Amino acid sequence: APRPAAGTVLRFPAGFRWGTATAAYQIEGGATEDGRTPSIWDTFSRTPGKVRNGDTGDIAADHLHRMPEDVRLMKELGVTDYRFSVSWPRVQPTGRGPAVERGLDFYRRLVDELLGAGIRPVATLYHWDLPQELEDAGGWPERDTAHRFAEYAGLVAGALGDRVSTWTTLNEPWCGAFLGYGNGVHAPGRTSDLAALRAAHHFNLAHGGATRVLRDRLPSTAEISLTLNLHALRPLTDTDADRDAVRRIDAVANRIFLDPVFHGRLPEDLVADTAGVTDWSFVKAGDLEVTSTPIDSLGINYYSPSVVSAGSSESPSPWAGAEEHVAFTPAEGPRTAMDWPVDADGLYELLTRLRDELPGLPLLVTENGAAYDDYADPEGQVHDPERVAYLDAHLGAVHRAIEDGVDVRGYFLWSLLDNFEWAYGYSKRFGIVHVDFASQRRTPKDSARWYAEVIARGGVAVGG
Ligand code: GBH
Repeated sequence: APRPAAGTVLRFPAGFRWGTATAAYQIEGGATEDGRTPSIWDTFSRTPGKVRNGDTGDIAADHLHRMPEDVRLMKELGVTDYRFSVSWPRVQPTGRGPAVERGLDFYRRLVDELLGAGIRPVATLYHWDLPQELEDAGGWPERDTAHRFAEYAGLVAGALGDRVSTWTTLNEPWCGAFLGYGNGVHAPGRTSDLAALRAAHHFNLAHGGATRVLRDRLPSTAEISLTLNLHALRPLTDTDADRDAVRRIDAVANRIFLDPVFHGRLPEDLVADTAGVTDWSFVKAGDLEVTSTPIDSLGINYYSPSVVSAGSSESPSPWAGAEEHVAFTPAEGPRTAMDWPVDADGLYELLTRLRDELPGLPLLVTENGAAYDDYADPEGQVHDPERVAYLDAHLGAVHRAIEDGVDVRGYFLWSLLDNFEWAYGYSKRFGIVHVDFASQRRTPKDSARWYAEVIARGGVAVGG
């Protein structure tokens, strides 16, 4: 199709949800307050050599104490929705037993503040901060952790269920399983293909079990969702060998979650590919009925695509053995400060794939954004033109997908604030609001003003 003329507004459907997203460990701080005990990320970040510069989330963006100010910032942006996560060890320190009311109170106040500002809360129950005690008992490779999660979901639903209408069980179980237990780049830092595959299954089981509990405890109008970081994959060349490399990674990164959750089955090719690692006997009778408990929408987090070919790559890897058969080619073109390629077509490709494979399922882009080194001018204004260009291109891709019949209901920009970027600590900034981590001063960047304009006009303007 010809590109619309400059000035044309690519308008999004009425009721489109314009949001920002954060995660508890990345912004809250207050690591030992109100009875909160360590999560695997506290342990991992305090282990020398695991996180850049030895950074931890002990204070982070101090959101625990500055929450009203952060909600005010969002109100000024005009967002309709805010996606946050609940810290499991703040609510249920050992991962077992009753909830700590003081921990839940923070989220009660957050939800009140949001509703008062006219912003819809979207609660994620797990964004990687497993109570350390549950890891000590074996963590996600153990089945019991899935049961513990479903119980914890019930505690949070009991406290917030009357006022939070959209719920996400897990954020990116792929990262939790394969970066946490496969290549060890994330907490808890274990390196075992078997542990990673077991963790992936138990994440699916946790998701399904929690969905059943939520369905039971929440009003019938509640929306229950799951967020996946689906990998947009392209073969390096249009050959059978490279297409087979795509198939292998698609199985261990995408279909390992999509098939159990939406089709109640394991991918057959994955079971065959991983025969040297496991016979999958940790999948018990009835599990796939639990994992496929119906949900109302799917959240997609997208940053960049991957180009794969027949070959081999480094180990330990997050690919459960597939790295023996697959090479990754760095894409050409511009990169973000994470060194991730800027490629909005990958988002369009993912969204249209889901339209075709899961017809009728509403989708949310629950994360999209970019890290760049922004700079302040003498007046203290923070300029981030590359981030604006990145966001503009990706919203364009979402718009194109909607025009092509994909049911995308909302877009959550990652992230509201500069924050603790996991293994990169504070060295990478994803916020549209700059945070000075010494003074905790917030300064909206140019991208924040740009996003406010997009929301106000209900779309992106071609050519600026
Ligand atoms: C998200 O994860 C997180 O949900 C969020 O907390 C985080 O701050 C944000 O993105 C920015 O990082 O491993 O070869 O597939 C991002 C998931 C996984 C995307 C690793 C990039 C690298 C390529 N990321 N992936 S590969």
